[in-house]
Amino acid sequence: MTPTPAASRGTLLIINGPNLNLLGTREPEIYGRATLSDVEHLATVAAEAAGFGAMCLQSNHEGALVDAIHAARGSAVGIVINAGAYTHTSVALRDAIAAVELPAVEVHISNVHQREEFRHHSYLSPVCTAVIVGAGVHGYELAVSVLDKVLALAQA
Ligand code: CA2
Repeated sequence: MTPTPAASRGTLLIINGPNLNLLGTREPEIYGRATLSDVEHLATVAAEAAGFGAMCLQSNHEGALVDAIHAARGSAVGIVINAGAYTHTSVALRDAIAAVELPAVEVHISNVHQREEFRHHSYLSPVCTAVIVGAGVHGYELAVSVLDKVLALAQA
Protein backbone atom coordinates (compact mmCIF):
# COMPACT_ATOMS: atom_id res chain seq x y z
CA MET A 1 0.00 0.00 0.00
CA THR A 2 1.61 3.27 -1.08
CA PRO A 3 -0.35 6.31 0.03
CA THR A 4 -0.50 9.40 -2.13
CA PRO A 5 0.97 12.46 -0.38
CA ALA A 6 -0.86 13.52 2.75
CA ALA A 7 -3.61 15.96 1.92
CA SER A 8 -5.17 18.61 4.10
CA ARG A 9 -8.35 16.62 4.74
CA GLY A 10 -6.61 13.31 5.50
CA THR A 11 -6.44 10.00 3.68
CA LEU A 12 -9.19 7.79 2.27
CA LEU A 13 -8.57 4.04 2.30
CA ILE A 14 -9.79 2.41 -0.93
CA ILE A 15 -10.22 -1.35 -0.40
CA ASN A 16 -10.92 -3.99 -3.04
CA GLY A 17 -11.47 -7.60 -2.04
CA PRO A 18 -11.14 -11.03 -3.61
CA ASN A 19 -10.91 -11.48 -7.37
CA LEU A 20 -11.17 -7.77 -8.10
CA ASN A 21 -7.54 -7.97 -9.28
CA LEU A 22 -9.09 -9.72 -12.30
CA LEU A 23 -11.16 -6.69 -13.32
CA GLY A 24 -10.94 -5.94 -17.02
CA THR A 25 -9.69 -9.41 -17.90
CA ARG A 26 -12.94 -11.46 -17.85
CA GLU A 27 -16.73 -11.06 -17.55
CA PRO A 28 -16.81 -7.55 -19.12
CA GLU A 29 -20.60 -7.90 -19.54
CA ILE A 30 -20.88 -7.82 -15.72
CA TYR A 31 -17.92 -5.74 -14.57
CA GLY A 32 -16.96 -3.66 -17.62
CA ARG A 33 -13.52 -3.26 -19.13
CA ALA A 34 -11.77 -1.08 -16.54
CA THR A 35 -8.87 -2.74 -14.72
CA LEU A 36 -8.15 -2.59 -10.99
CA SER A 37 -5.43 -0.08 -11.77
CA ASP A 38 -8.00 2.09 -13.61
CA VAL A 39 -10.36 1.89 -10.62
CA GLU A 40 -7.64 2.83 -8.16
CA HIS A 41 -6.60 5.73 -10.40
CA LEU A 42 -10.09 7.17 -10.73
CA ALA A 43 -10.75 6.83 -6.98
CA THR A 44 -7.42 8.51 -6.21
CA VAL A 45 -8.09 11.37 -8.64
CA ALA A 46 -11.55 11.89 -7.10
CA ALA A 47 -10.08 11.83 -3.58
CA GLU A 48 -7.34 14.31 -4.45
CA ALA A 49 -9.81 16.63 -6.20
CA ALA A 50 -11.76 16.76 -2.93
CA GLY A 51 -8.61 17.50 -0.89
CA PHE A 52 -7.90 13.99 0.40
CA GLY A 53 -5.00 11.65 -0.13
CA ALA A 54 -5.75 8.03 -1.10
CA MET A 55 -4.34 4.68 -0.06
CA CYS A 56 -5.39 1.74 -2.26
CA LEU A 57 -5.32 -1.92 -1.25
CA GLN A 58 -6.53 -5.09 -2.97
CA SER A 59 -6.30 -8.48 -1.31
CA ASN A 60 -7.76 -11.93 -1.83
CA HIS A 61 -7.32 -12.69 1.88
CA GLU A 62 -9.97 -11.89 4.47
CA GLY A 63 -7.48 -11.40 7.33
CA ALA A 64 -5.42 -8.95 5.28
CA LEU A 65 -8.58 -6.90 4.68
CA VAL A 66 -9.40 -6.97 8.41
CA ASP A 67 -5.84 -5.83 9.20
CA ALA A 68 -6.08 -2.97 6.68
CA ILE A 69 -9.36 -1.77 8.20
CA HIS A 70 -7.83 -1.86 11.70
CA ALA A 71 -4.80 0.09 10.44
CA ALA A 72 -7.13 2.74 9.04
CA ARG A 73 -7.94 3.82 12.56
CA GLY A 74 -5.47 6.64 13.12
CA SER A 75 -4.24 6.74 9.51
CA ALA A 76 -7.40 7.35 7.45
CA VAL A 77 -10.51 9.48 7.78
CA GLY A 78 -12.85 7.30 5.71
CA ILE A 79 -13.10 4.01 3.84
CA VAL A 80 -14.39 2.98 0.41
CA ILE A 81 -14.83 -0.78 0.32
CA ASN A 82 -15.76 -3.29 -2.34
CA ALA A 83 -15.33 -6.48 -0.35
CA GLY A 84 -16.26 -8.67 -3.33
CA ALA A 85 -17.72 -12.03 -2.29
CA TYR A 86 -16.74 -11.45 1.36
CA THR A 87 -19.62 -8.94 1.39
CA HIS A 88 -22.00 -11.87 1.50
CA THR A 89 -20.09 -14.04 4.00
CA SER A 90 -17.89 -12.05 6.36
CA VAL A 91 -18.92 -11.21 9.90
CA ALA A 92 -15.21 -10.46 10.52
CA LEU A 93 -15.18 -7.60 8.00
CA ARG A 94 -18.43 -6.23 9.38
CA ASP A 95 -17.02 -6.27 12.92
CA ALA A 96 -13.80 -4.57 11.74
CA ILE A 97 -15.70 -1.75 10.01
CA ALA A 98 -17.89 -1.25 13.06
CA ALA A 99 -14.87 -1.28 15.38
CA VAL A 100 -12.87 1.47 13.69
CA GLU A 101 -15.76 3.96 13.78
CA LEU A 102 -14.84 5.60 10.46
CA PRO A 103 -17.39 6.49 7.79
CA ALA A 104 -17.34 3.67 5.24
CA VAL A 105 -19.06 3.45 1.86
CA GLU A 106 -19.78 0.01 0.40
CA VAL A 107 -19.44 -0.23 -3.39
CA HIS A 108 -20.46 -2.93 -5.86
CA ILE A 109 -19.72 -2.49 -9.54
CA SER A 110 -22.62 -4.71 -10.58
CA ASN A 111 -26.22 -4.42 -9.41
CA VAL A 112 -26.07 -7.30 -6.95
CA HIS A 113 -29.89 -7.16 -6.58
CA GLN A 114 -30.32 -8.20 -10.22
CA ARG A 115 -28.08 -11.23 -9.68
CA GLU A 116 -28.22 -14.48 -7.69
CA GLU A 117 -30.16 -14.46 -4.40
CA PHE A 118 -27.00 -15.07 -2.35
CA ARG A 119 -25.64 -11.69 -3.53
CA HIS A 120 -28.67 -9.80 -2.21
CA HIS A 121 -27.55 -9.92 1.41
CA SER A 122 -24.61 -7.89 2.68
CA TYR A 123 -23.11 -8.28 6.15
CA LEU A 124 -21.46 -4.89 5.66
CA SER A 125 -24.37 -2.61 4.71
CA PRO A 126 -25.71 -2.16 8.27
CA VAL A 127 -22.36 -0.75 9.45
CA CYS A 128 -21.69 1.41 6.36
CA THR A 129 -22.74 5.03 5.89
CA ALA A 130 -23.92 4.41 2.32
CA VAL A 131 -24.14 1.64 -0.26
CA ILE A 132 -23.63 2.15 -4.01
CA VAL A 133 -24.49 -0.71 -6.36
CA GLY A 134 -24.78 -1.05 -10.12
CA ALA A 135 -23.10 2.23 -11.11
CA GLY A 136 -20.11 0.42 -12.61
CA VAL A 137 -16.69 1.71 -11.66
CA HIS A 138 -18.21 5.21 -11.39
CA GLY A 139 -19.49 3.91 -8.04
CA TYR A 140 -16.02 4.47 -6.56
CA GLU A 141 -16.17 8.17 -7.50
CA LEU A 142 -19.68 8.40 -6.07
CA ALA A 143 -18.40 6.82 -2.85
CA VAL A 144 -15.63 9.43 -2.58
CA SER A 145 -18.27 12.11 -3.14
CA VAL A 146 -20.36 10.72 -0.26
CA LEU A 147 -17.32 10.75 2.04
CA ASP A 148 -16.52 14.30 0.88
CA LYS A 149 -19.97 15.46 2.06
CA VAL A 150 -20.06 13.39 5.26
CA LEU A 151 -16.57 14.45 6.31
CA ALA A 152 -17.21 18.11 5.40
CA LEU A 153 -19.87 18.12 8.10
CA ALA A 154 -17.53 16.40 10.57
CA GLN A 155 -14.53 18.59 9.69
CA ALA A 156 -16.43 21.92 9.72
O1 CA2 B 1 -20.29 -6.15 -8.20
C1 CA2 B 1 -19.31 -6.16 -7.44
O2 CA2 B 1 -18.50 -5.23 -7.36
C2 CA2 B 1 -19.05 -7.41 -6.58
O3 CA2 B 1 -18.54 -6.97 -5.32
C3 CA2 B 1 -17.99 -8.22 -7.32
C4 CA2 B 1 -17.69 -9.56 -6.64
C5 CA2 B 1 -18.97 -10.33 -6.37
O4 CA2 B 1 -18.66 -11.51 -5.63
C6 CA2 B 1 -19.97 -9.49 -5.59
O5 CA2 B 1 -21.14 -10.26 -5.41
C7 CA2 B 1 -20.30 -8.22 -6.34
C8 CA2 B 1 -16.80 -10.43 -7.53
C9 CA2 B 1 -15.58 -9.76 -8.06
C10 CA2 B 1 -14.98 -10.64 -9.12
O6 CA2 B 1 -14.42 -9.81 -10.10
C11 CA2 B 1 -14.07 -10.37 -11.28
C12 CA2 B 1 -13.74 -9.50 -12.29
C13 CA2 B 1 -13.39 -9.98 -13.53
C14 CA2 B 1 -13.34 -11.35 -13.75
C15 CA2 B 1 -13.67 -12.22 -12.74
C16 CA2 B 1 -14.02 -11.73 -11.48
